Amino acid sequence: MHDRELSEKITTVEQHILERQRAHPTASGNFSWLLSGILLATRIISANVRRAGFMDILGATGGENVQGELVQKLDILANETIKSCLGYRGNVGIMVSEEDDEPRIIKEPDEQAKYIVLFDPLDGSSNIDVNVSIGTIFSILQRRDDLEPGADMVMDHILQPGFKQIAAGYVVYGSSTVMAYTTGDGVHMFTLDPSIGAYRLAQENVQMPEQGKTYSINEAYRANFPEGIQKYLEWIKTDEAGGYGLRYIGSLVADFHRTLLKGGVFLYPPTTKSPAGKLRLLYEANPLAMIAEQAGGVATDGAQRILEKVPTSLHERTPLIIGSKNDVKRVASFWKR
Ligand code: AHM
Ligand code: MG
Repeated sequence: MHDRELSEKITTVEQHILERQRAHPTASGNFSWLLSGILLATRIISANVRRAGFMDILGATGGENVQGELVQKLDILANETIKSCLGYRGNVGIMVSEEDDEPRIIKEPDEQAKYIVLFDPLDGSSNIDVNVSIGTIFSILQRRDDLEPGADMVMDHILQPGFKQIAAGYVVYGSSTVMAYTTGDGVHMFTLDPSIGAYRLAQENVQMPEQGKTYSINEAYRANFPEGIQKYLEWIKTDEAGGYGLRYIGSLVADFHRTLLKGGVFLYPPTTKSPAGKLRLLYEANPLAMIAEQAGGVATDGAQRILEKVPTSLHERTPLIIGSKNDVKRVASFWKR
């Protein structure tokens, strides 16, 4: 091993959380224990995503079925992995997954079980069988302490607006496995080093550029978008716009990751088929909106800030326009709900 490698400073995510906790003495060790549970799950999911290709190659029957099964297997596996890694953490009271109809209550409310974890275990999973980036998205809330007797003790704890999140993050299983998280104190990014099985600090205080050169939307639905969005899509190709490129992966987490680093805008507007949009408020829009805002970006549903939306149901959908400040502002100049 070279001297340079020996002396290289490695900051793991656990160290990073502890260091930042020292700077904020009110933060609790309980919380880092919870976050480490989520990160353990994502390391297991990452390993399984990497192995999925072997399963595909070994699958004797081939064709659609095996591919479909594989996708489903990984979806379920990711969901179960997160639930089992968090189920024993003691401080998690409720888990809510995009894959499950109902929330899972682990413990009755008490001082210890104060956290609610909401997650999309494998976002963009239709991309697994074509070896395209997928990811996990998570959001963390605390149980409310202001509920009156008679309140729905589960749903009222869960259905809080996004600005109440105490943390949010995502992991992209791409050409490498990258994780970004925020606790409301900037966005920090880590890369999974498979040789030591640890997330290593890649970038602290990530800032989204104020403007980018990329727009990201499924333009095939163009005729079904609101008129204002169609006008924006005409404008973006003009000389006045100045040469935007289009990038659309079809995995929100991967499209968002690019937008965070390079700037630009991601749009999933309402369509005639899905008038409320397709993406889920609790597991997708809220956590990514918190990260975007913490990095200097913006997230809106065309009428209001995503983080101010008060959810009314678990699997509620929302239109989502998210990205660089100037780019989201530009979309708003064409379209308002
Ligand atoms: P899913 O929850 O069924 O996986 O759908 C979510 C995904 C997002 O990752 C992505 O942004 C979007 O669906 C793509 O949808 P479309 O194929 O309509 O463009
Ligand atoms: Mg998803």
